[in-house]
Amino acid sequence: MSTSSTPDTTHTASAAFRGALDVIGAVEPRIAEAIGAELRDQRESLKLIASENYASPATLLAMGNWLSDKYAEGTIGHRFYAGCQNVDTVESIAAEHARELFGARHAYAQPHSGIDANLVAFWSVLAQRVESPALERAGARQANDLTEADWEELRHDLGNQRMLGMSLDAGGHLTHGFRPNISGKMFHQRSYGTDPATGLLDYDAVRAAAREFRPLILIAGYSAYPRLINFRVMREIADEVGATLMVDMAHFAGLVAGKVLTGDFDPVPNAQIVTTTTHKSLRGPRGGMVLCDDSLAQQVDRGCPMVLGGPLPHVMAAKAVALAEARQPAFRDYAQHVVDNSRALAEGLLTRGARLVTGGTDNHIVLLDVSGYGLTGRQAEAALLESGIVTNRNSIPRDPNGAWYTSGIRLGTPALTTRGLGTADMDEVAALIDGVLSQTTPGTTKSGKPSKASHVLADGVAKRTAERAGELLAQHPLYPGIDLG
Ligand code: DSN
Repeated sequence: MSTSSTPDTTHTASAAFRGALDVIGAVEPRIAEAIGAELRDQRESLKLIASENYASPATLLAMGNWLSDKYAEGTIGHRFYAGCQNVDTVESIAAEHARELFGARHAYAQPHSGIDANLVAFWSVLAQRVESPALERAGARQANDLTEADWEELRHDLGNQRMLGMSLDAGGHLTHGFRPNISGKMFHQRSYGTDPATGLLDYDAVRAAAREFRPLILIAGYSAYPRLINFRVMREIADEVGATLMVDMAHFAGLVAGKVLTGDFDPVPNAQIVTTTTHKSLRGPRGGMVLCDDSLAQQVDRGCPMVLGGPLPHVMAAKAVALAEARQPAFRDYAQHVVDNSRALAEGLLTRGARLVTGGTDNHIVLLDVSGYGLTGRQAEAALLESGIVTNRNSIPRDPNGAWYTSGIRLGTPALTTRGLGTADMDEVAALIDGVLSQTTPGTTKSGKPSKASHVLADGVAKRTAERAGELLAQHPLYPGIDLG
């Protein structure tokens, strides 16, 4: 696992983790045991969950310390608590790395997750486009200064804005206006999908929907779309209808950081506001971040306490470490290998007759339509898990099996690439997946009908596959040199 060109500190990291577990175990041994078990499980599983990765020891260690003890609501240099000088340092360094890495005018490192980052972005756009003009009209500095009548009008206006985002079954995220999610309740929402014939984003259809719906926010970004998005075109559409373009790059932030996605495919120069998580392809700690242009910086910096609870300074420290790693030249190689591996995985599946949504991939995601194997996503996920391969079931466009059973399996290569697996290994991974799914059949319900949930795996397949997966993983050890004793 190569994360940077910094000096090798593996031996020291190993001692640090061992020491930490000794200290934790002296208080609550079951927690120390669970932490150790998680490392064992991660080492032993072939992880293809597209949103997961392995953070470096430096990133992990940055989180376990006394920075966690500090309250720091507010923003850098403007806190609601005294004594935040070290948190200011940490947050400034995280923001500086983010700005430099992504070429962003402004970066906000506080969000605790991707959903939090999106909420900050929604609120920032509402504050800029709806609240600020209302305050100005009323001659007020803040909402507290408004008369009751003006306040009622503002609340009405804030609650009646429109958002247009990619539908969940086309690969969009829950927070892009899915009705059961808060985003679908905060905004009048409409979704755009993908072309039924190709599975690809249809920019003309997005433009037509935007012209008709006239959203305040146009969201681009996905968690299960295996192709690229042209953000320049999305910005043109947003500008034409007076919308703010927001890009949620949570999934592909690592590909942006690693300069695999550039020009029209880089969201940062094209969108007014960009949100991300830091733990997926970016390979940092679990958390979120917002990048924006100057026009939204002030609103974004009010994220805490307007939208977020107190920042997590220890996690911001880990974000700073991971972002510093992502600025190393080795990260560009990593990002390119993630996509090379994804293409090799797709190719390996296609040559074995599998059906892929859009027929392939341009990013880190491969969306496998398992109906070709006569299975639901849930059955495929379970059969693969039994065989030592960790994936997640996922809807495919116009999925007949809904969001619970689904007809797809989402595969992603960021984690295995961090472990060092290459394109030849991906062909073997494809063979293992195809082998398991070809030898799995649906189970039956109590009434004798075909089940959407249970599956039957031919004798010996799970054991043989898990053994072969284990051999493959043994060639690419996870956290080599980290020995918990
Ligand atoms: N849970 C993330 C994913 O798996 O894509 C999105 O929130």
